[in-house]
Amino acid sequence: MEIKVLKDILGANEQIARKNHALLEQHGIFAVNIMASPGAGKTSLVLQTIKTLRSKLKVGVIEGDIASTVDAELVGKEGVPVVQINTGGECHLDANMIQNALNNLPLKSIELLLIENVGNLVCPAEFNLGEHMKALVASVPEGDDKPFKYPLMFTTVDAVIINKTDLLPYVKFNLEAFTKAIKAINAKVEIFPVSCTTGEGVQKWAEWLFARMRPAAAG
Ligand SMILES: Nc1nc2c(ncn2[C@@H]2O[C@H](COP(=O)(O)OP(=O)(O)OP(=O)(O)O)[C@@H](O)[C@H]2O)c(=O)[nH]1
Ligand SMILES: [Mg+2]
Repeated sequence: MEIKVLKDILGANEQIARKNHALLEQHGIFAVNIMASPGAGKTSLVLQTIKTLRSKLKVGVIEGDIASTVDAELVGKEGVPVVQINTGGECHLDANMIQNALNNLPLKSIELLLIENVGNLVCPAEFNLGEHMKALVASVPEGDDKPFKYPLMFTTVDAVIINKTDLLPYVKFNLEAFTKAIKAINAKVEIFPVSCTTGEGVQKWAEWLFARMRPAAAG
């Protein structure tokens, strides 16, 4: 019985996700679902991506957290449209929450929509939001064993951003082995080592994202 309920929930989510996708397409918006464990650097990557791409694109943001408006306030300081979703305990964003957020954003003024999911390496991977791309921020201090422990997350995403590379000299983390482990379960994934603190590697990620959005313009 419980399995049937879960199936219904995911089915309903998928239907709303399709509607979200259609709405985004109608407005020419490319949406990226950014997932990670708490503190990996999702907001830092959102901020760096805004700074890097804002001269080329109109960016909007949806912030997902269990509680607070801390991240939305930070993003708001960049002068881009932002909506905060408080899930009130849910460990992930779902398509219904995104539908509500889209109703509260100036869609005509957005070309790239960055969606920061709730900090969690499990649940967010199971819920489509209607996005065009899924990205995972995996940070060096979390350890290089995560692809083995959270395989669904690593196989679901189009890109893995390895953040906090400035900490590599201080933390036991084998970048080569980590990359190999990810590629073994997701051959098509793109991997970007970055430091959101120093800015190293961010340009490469942003250029790739822009090329995914605008293949013709990126040349
Ligand atoms: N050393 C270092 N610290 C970083 C880097 N990126 C982010 N941080 C720090 O890591 C902490 C968490 O960063 P956030 O961007 O808030 O992480 P988050 O994933 O959005 O966190 P939640 O929204 O709470 O799940 C902050 O203290 C950041 O300053 C980095 O590249 N290097
Ligand atoms: Mg955050």
